[in-house]
Amino acid sequence: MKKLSILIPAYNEEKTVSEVIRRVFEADTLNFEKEVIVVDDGSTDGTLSALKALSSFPFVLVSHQKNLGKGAAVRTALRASSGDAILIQDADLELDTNDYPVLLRELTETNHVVYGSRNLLPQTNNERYLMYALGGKILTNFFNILYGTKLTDINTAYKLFQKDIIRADDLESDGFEFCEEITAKLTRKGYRIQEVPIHYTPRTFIGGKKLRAKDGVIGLWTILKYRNFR
Ligand SMILES: Nc1nc2c(ncn2[C@@H]2O[C@H](COP(=O)(O)OP(=O)(O)O)[C@@H](O)[C@H]2O)c(=O)[nH]1
Ligand SMILES: [Mg+2]
Repeated sequence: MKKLSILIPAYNEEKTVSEVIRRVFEADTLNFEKEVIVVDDGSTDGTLSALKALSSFPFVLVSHQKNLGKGAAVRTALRASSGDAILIQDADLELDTNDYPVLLRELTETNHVVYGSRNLLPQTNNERYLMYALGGKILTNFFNILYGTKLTDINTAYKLFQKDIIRADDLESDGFEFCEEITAKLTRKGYRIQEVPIHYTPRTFIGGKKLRAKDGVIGLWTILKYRNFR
């Protein structure tokens, strides 16, 4: 049986992290055995105590002493993982673990990388901020122009890939620009990223959303930075 490592970076997610973990353990991962790794990224709210209270679930918990960013948290989780396939799962409830089978089915000998795209389904419950939708489109289109791809959502959290195609030491971004970096490097290494439609229920800033305009600018710079990566 193959193993799927589900990596959960969590920063100040006391409201949602327990429910996310419950759903992750309930989720259908087809014929994959689950390994769940949660990284508390130096949270200052009750995230760590919420995680410690979840002892009935067999996940691995790694803690950063201070907040380092999503990219750094994913790298830490990657180092602790041993699965044949890797899936990133945010610690909020914006994406739907019911989409795991669709993602996993697409991961085959020929598809080494699968992204869940938030832009391929007519999304209901769309109080999605216009600026986000626009920002995401700009980043993805800019990426497509420079890398010759036809992607629709490079900033999605649901990134699924075979273990050996990229390692923690191959990555250096600490923040949200992790998305642009990994997409750029995988593309430059010659992997074609296969997208599948996923469901998306965006949260608001009050609901805990942390991404800001500055992250968009860093994203653009990151796309430029790796365009000649070999
Ligand atoms: N914002 C932020 N998120 C982090 C950090 N470290 C880990 N994360 C996690 O990365 C994921 C993405 O963050 P989120 O605010 O949902 O981003 P957004 O939904 O794209 O606006 C969540 O699971 C966060 O808990 C960090 O330093 N800052
Ligand atoms: Mg999110």
